[in-house]
Amino acid sequence: RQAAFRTDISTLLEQVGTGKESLSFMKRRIRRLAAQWGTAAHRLDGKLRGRWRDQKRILVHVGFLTEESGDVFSPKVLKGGPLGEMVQWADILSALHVLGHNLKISVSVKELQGFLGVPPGRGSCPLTGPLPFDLIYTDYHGLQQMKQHMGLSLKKYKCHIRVIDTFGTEPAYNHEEYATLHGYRTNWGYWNLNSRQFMTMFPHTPDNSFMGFVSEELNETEKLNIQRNKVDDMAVVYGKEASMWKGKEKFLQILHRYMEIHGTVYYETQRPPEVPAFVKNHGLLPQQELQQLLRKAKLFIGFGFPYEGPAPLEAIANGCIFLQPKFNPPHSSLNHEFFRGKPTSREVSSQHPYAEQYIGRPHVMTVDYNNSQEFDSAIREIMRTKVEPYLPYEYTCEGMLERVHAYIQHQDFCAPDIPLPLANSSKTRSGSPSGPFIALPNSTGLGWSSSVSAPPSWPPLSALQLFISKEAQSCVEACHHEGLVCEPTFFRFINTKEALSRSEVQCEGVETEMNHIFPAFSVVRKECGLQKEALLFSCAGLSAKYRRLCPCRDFRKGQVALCKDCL
Ligand code: U2F
Repeated sequence: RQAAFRTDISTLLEQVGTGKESLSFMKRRIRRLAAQWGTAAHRLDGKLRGRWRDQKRILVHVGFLTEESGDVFSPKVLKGGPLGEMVQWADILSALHVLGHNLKISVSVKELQGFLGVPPGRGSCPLTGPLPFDLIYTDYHGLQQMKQHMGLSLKKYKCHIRVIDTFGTEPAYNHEEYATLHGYRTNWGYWNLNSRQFMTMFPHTPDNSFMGFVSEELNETEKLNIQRNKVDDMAVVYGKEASMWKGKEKFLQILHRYMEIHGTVYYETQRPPEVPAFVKNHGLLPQQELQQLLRKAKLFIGFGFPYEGPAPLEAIANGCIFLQPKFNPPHSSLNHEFFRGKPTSREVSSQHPYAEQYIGRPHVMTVDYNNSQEFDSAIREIMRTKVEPYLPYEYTCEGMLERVHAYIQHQDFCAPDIPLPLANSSKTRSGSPSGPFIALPNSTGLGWSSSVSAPPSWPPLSALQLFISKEAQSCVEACHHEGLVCEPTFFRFINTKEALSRSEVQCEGVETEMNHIFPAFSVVRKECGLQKEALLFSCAGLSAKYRRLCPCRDFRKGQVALCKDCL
């Protein structure tokens, strides 16, 4: 069936259910943004010009909100606990509904069993009939629950699953055998999914798909009004929980020399001791009231935690400048408690790397807070800088709809993969090819050679551009350096001896093995390596010994998830 855009959200609201603060928060958000989603739907509809869109049967199972997972989030919704995840789930539900798909929503194992057609309470039990869904959106908790209750069928149907995963999962951590052998095991498990089945909150590594969320949008009149009514000496501190303010007196003192400081810190009866008396604390505000506060404020200031939340985007969208600390050395799973055990090696260079790298000045200032002078002059600069409210396209409703639409229509992890060029483990000398070859699009023109026709691919193969990384450089960085992004889908097309032969190194030997750095070569040892396991193709991987072959592609302005020909 053809999916038709929906602008009425009443059926969605009914489906979300009641009885938890988290669900009420999500419903308020869905309601508040309904008009904005509606407008976006009209625009995307116009842009796609009636193109056929399959209506999918979709199950959304929000694992972290189930009682069975302990649901630690719901009781904290009104107490300063994390809301980022709920913001994102509310927006995912809105997007799927507005795109016109056939949705079922579950927030308990019982509902999950009901929708899947698994008899309740019988432990692990394979599905009796076929999977009644084309797609299942869930999270790590939900994945675990499905494993418990679907048993073997999970393996059979896992290509239909999408895992909403805030901070991302890199290929080396996702592959069971490899993670176990090479020290990439974490408590989150290793599910042997295609890494693009993990969908993140920000575009962290292109190994995962970027799902995102939305922020409030303003029309031109609202933008002008906001700019007119900005209070140049008004700051709002990022951090709704008192602990986020701990040890920050020094900065608050400096800031207080220049500005009136506002906070939205949750408290029960008394002002939390972490929040100095000169701060005007509003207590935790409903989202809408926070927006109003941000419209007046000139500065939104972060003190290092929470990492990578939605609030800075909301602040920037409401015309604030976001000031945040640079992390030097960067925070990562190797050196910081919060990231320890997360299935990623990503180095977090500031409180909000997306704001730093994708938005930047004048909207975002990332400075060394240990240097009081730098901190001081940043504040003064902010007070005299005029900025317009700004929201990257990918965080608008239209941007999110466009992206989710493209994923739903084009990403297919169930289709049989074309075989890798060298399927079996072999140590071969260069010049003695083994296994089928796929011609490499030549690295400049990138047309396919006339003898081999391009296999179907999304993103389309025409977007592929091959680059070689430096030693100790990942493909994320190598592509970024060229103004492009790494596209993991294309690894299999450059995992060939032919591609290696285009690099300046003369391979003395070519090994085919499981190695998340491969395809790559060592200049010193004149050794080349091809990848044996498709699940290990990784944009994020890097090694001091190797230069990597990197499949890069272009991207749409403001929509890094999609290449120019991807729609
Ligand atoms: C992030 O979680 P947080 O919930 O702490 O992220 P924030 O950026 O603080 O904001 C989430 C939402 O809270 C709202 C605000 C944001 O949309 O509008 N809010 C509010 O309603 N009232 C207020 O007074 C203040 C804010 C991240 F999203 C999670 O994934 C991480 O787990 C967490 C830890 O790094 O940080």
